[in-house]
Amino acid sequence: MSDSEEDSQDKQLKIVVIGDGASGKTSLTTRFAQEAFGKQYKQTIGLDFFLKRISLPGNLNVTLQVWDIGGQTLGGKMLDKYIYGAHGVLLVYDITNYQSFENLEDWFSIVKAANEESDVQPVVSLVGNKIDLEHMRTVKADKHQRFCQENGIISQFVSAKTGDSVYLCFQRVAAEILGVKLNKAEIEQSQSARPAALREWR
Ligand code: G3D
Ligand code: MG
Repeated sequence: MSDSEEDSQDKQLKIVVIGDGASGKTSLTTRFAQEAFGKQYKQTIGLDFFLKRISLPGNLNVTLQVWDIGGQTLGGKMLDKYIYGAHGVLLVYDITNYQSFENLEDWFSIVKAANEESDVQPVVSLVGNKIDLEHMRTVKADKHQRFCQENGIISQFVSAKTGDSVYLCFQRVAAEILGVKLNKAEIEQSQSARPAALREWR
């Protein structure tokens, strides 16, 4: 059986990565795509998403369709088309850039509006990126937590640069969408399952 035949038997989840320019969306999706467990990763040429198969507890495999919105900005015309029908949304900001955090209110509004007519209400996660730059942080962690609590969304911190918590970030969103619980051991495993070579960036 070819890879694509296997993939097509999996449930596919559409995950959209949005947020201000330079917050690290492309770095995050590229990092995730290149993780060692991503043997099934295939670049989908000519389209704006790639497919990657991940594993969840209970031998459950799921294929994520990851959309990086690229150069789309707030107010971009195609934005609601990208977001429509998403099962999961990563709201990415840069913890060293306060404006990127403030603008998430607007990004989040677009998500809610884009899916108003849809049956699917996406699982949303706030993703504070660049935690390798903790010493330059301008968005306090309690602000981040409050945003999550007020909006009932998942809280995550990652570094696309070091790879820290990147796989886990996507895995947690997929698990939430499918109603699968990740236990502590699994969370720790996916945090450390990255080969040393991949910890070096570029
Ligand atoms: P975007 O796709 O949201 O526009 P990019 O963002 O992925 O293009 O990243 C914007 C800049 O932030 C890039 O720097 C990239 O290297 C950097 N970056 C992304 N993620 C991280 C991270 O986790 N830590 C650090 N320290 N930098 C990160 P350049 O200089 O290439 O423009
Ligand atoms: Mg980009």
